[in-house]
Amino acid sequence: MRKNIVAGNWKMNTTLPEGLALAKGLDEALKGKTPNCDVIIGTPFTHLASVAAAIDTNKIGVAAENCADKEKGAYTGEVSAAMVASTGAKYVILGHSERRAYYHETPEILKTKVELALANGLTPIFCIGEVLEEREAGKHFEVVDAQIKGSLFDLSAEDFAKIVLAYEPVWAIGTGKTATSDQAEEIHAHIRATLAAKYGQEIADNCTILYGGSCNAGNAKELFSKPNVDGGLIGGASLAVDKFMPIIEAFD
Ligand code: 3PY
Repeated sequence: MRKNIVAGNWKMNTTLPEGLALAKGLDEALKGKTPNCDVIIGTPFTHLASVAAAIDTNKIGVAAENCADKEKGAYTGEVSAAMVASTGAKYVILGHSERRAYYHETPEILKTKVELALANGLTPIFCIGEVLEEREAGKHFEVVDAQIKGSLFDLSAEDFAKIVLAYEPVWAIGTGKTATSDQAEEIHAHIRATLAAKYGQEIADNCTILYGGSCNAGNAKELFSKPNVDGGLIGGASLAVDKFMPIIEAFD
């Protein structure tokens, strides 16, 4: 049976002291509680080791927001999957639309990142999603299929089974617009069918598919009530404990 997950994506927010306070605040808020979902926080690279050391990582998983597409060596400023794994992080967010748009990450680059993440024991949270023009042109199904096929479909079934997907319509990121729960369900069901056609129904049924894009305390319950929406990748609302906790608690 697949897992429900609520994962925060802090993006390029918080200094180290601010990030540590946020992580510790969440750890405190979860004390004595057993949420009906796995909880993950995606933090800047600079925070990973300190955050992982400061919280109960059995309760809150730690994710990097990126990793390099090279194993190691003379790549000034890059952070490898092995380095991420050595901090205590267990996850890495890959293919976020901001990385695709601003840092020109192609399906081929992302394929390499996914492979390096898996080789280093990290679980990729792999983001896919269409821009507004693509949705308006009715191309959203083919866009997400191409993103999945281009970066993930050379994986063995065993490796694919380790992937978490996050569908994030780009028009809903940082815009305050959210896909309706019916729009989310429609495309999540489509994604699951695409996975089933390649890897079989069991692997497709076991794949966690998160919704991302202006998911917040006000809409999480409705989105998560849909059978193919297995949780959320949360941007702005993961930056405050009192905004993030109600999203975690939306799984009751
Ligand atoms: C958002 O909610 O805006 C996100 O981009 C989450 O990754």
